[in-house]
Amino acid sequence: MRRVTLTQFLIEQQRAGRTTPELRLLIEVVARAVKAISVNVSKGALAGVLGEAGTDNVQGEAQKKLDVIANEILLQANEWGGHLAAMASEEVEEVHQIPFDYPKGGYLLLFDPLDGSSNIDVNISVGTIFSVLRNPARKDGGDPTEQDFLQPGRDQVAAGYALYGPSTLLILTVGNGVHGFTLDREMGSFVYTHPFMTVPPETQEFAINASNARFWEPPVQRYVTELQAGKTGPRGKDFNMRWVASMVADVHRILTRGGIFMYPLDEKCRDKGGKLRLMYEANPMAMIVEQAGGAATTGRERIMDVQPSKLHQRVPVVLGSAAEVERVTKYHLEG
Ligand code: P6P
Repeated sequence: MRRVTLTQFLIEQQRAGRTTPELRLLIEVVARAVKAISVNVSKGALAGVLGEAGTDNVQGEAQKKLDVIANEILLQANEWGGHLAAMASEEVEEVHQIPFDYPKGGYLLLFDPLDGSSNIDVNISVGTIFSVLRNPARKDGGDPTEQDFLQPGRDQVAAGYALYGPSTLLILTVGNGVHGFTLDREMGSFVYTHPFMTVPPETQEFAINASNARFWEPPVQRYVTELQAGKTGPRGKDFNMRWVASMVADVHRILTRGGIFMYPLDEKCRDKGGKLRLMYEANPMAMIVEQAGGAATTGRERIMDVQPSKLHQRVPVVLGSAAEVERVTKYHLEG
């Protein structure tokens, strides 16, 4: 079978009018950065990249060395490309402006450079999540501000993630379905291996951190208790549970064989608005899951309709097989 690379795929999308040349080149730069992150992640202890960096990120969380490395790789790779007006990263408080001596473009790039990094030191899959927005045409032509990033997820022009697992995958949507690419380390290029990924509407698998059960709201308690009751309960079938604690790994499993992923509002994270970040975790994953025929809500509203108020704001997340997400959302709306 003819091997199609990411470059060829993107050129074909451009010829079909689904991406602009600038967006195509932006995605190519992100893919190159992801390859460099993959090299660092796979070296592990051999490169002295495990363990804590000794610094905290904007969320007040201790950074792993690889968090910092991945963030630097993405910032440096994308600064000079000429496709971006600015960037935002989970690891950086402020909007990252493009250095004055580099050309600017019409897009905003947001990313979580290394999601699930607490798994790095135990050699469990981690990932990179990214989202692309258009830069609002500013009358004063000035540098983009935080306000320019605060667009609802439905305005994303592209979203994707890299999964650093047994193989390194790049999963991407530009609004025409979800497509997966596997890194061929010998060629150094991403090969098109997963065309039009879709989330099965039904499932037997759910993903939630069950240690938080006593903090959940009643609708989540009701939903999970019904799943745990299996054949003997109202669902009439048994369910399985998985929790990798790497959103990218859990979402990829759901894209591959169905399931529902929940990080709902609970008493522990209520005052922060949730655990996961809207702009560079929930929104890109919501675009991917919806493009694959699934659904993504906060439990009460579609994630991609949430009007952001802060760059690093958090939201509750319920996403995956449409029938299950609709059930959980219905339970929330029933109160
Ligand atoms: P917990 C990783 O830190 C992350 O942001 C997601 O990737 C993951 O789904 C979640 O947090 C894990 O949270 O509370 O189970 O450690």
